Amino acid sequence: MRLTVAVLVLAGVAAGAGSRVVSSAPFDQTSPAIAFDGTNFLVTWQDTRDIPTDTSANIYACRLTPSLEVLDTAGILVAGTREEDYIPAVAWGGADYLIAWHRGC
Ligand SMILES: [Ca+2]
Repeated sequence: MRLTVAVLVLAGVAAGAGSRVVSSAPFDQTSPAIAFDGTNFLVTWQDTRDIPTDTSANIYACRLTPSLEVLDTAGILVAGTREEDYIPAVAWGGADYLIAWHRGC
């Protein structure tokens, strides 16, 4: 499954950059969340790409420029425990991103 993002303006019309695939890892990438730090976006999502060695969902993230260039093409592993990690949310706090997610069954 591919995870795709699009930058939208408030009127709901896609910005000129259109959409971009941020992950084409195997298995499922779902439940995306996105925040903006004034320079770049951070997209985070639930990911099961590690199923061959870890049967639980994990949390990944990557940075995107405003023109949707993917800066972390392999993704950044945020949470990779053996428990289910799912449905992330992300916010920019002025100096750091804060990512929260569900853990457990
Ligand atoms: Ca996990």
